[in-house]
Amino acid sequence: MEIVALAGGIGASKLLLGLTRAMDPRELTVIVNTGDDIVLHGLSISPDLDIVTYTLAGVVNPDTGWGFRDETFCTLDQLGVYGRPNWFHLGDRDLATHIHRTAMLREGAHLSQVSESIRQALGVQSRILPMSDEPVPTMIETDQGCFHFQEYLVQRRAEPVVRRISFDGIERARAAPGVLDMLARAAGIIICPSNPLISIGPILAVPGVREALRTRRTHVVAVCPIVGGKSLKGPSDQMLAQLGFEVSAYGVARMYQDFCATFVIDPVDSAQSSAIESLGMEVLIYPTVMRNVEDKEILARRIVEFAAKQKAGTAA
Ligand code: FO1
Repeated sequence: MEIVALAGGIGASKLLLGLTRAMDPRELTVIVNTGDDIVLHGLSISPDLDIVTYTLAGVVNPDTGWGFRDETFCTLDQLGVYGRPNWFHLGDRDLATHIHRTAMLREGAHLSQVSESIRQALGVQSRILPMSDEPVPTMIETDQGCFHFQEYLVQRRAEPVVRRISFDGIERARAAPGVLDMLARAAGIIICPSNPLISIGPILAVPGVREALRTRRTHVVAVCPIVGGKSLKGPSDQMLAQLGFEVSAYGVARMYQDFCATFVIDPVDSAQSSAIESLGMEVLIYPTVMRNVEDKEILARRIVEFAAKQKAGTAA
């Protein structure tokens, strides 16, 4: 049974790891946000693609959720000596990934080919697709100016107040090879518990993606990234509030209601289930805070079982 998951970085990777244990990992395709991608020191860096790949390869740093485990930072330290910006912590092994990516792109490869090369080299069995082969940087307009997403998140620690989010060049971007095909054909489509504005938002904004999801609405299951009014990971809650969205499971459900028929919320938010159902969505109440690998696998297994039931229901 083929499953597609739409994913950002760290929050999504927890569920993705669970999915690779709950199903045949070769039947999982992950469509990853590339709005976070940035060029630094002349190198093309794709943080969410790398976070997903390193997590599924079992080599991610478990303390941060990004970069390699047992990483060293000698190159970055030396770049600092030369006065180069070193606010974005690129480890020595991680730099090899960025050098490889940059070299392949310069040689004429597409980002999707680069991602395929990295996942094969690291032994990941699931397919990992960038949302688009074209760069579509997420720009954050704030009270202190307009910044690339990484400058806002990492360099400025998400302190500026967000006024507007845009994805540069999104109108001209095309979905990467395989993205629309997989959305049309997968038995189940999972929206991972990622930031709806800057992780899932860019994927939905790629021309054709939201429309493709709408036509498969009954097969789309989203896991809510807001639990008890707070983000599971990162600054989603504060960004939603600053942009005038309701910071709740119901608030996220409203953002997804046109393309998603099933919404997974944590038991702490169960009081919101009838409001979410009134949006025309089925609500599943499962623990969504994944503290260890067992939590990840249990949640993933429940979602896969639900998708299998939906598939059987459609076939009947
Ligand atoms: N996040 C940080 O908070 N600080 C960093 O210095 C940092 C470096 C970094 C390097 C490579 C990489 O793949 C990811 C990195 N991240 C870092 C994570 C990243 O900024 C974000 O978490 C994602 O873009 C959002 O999913």
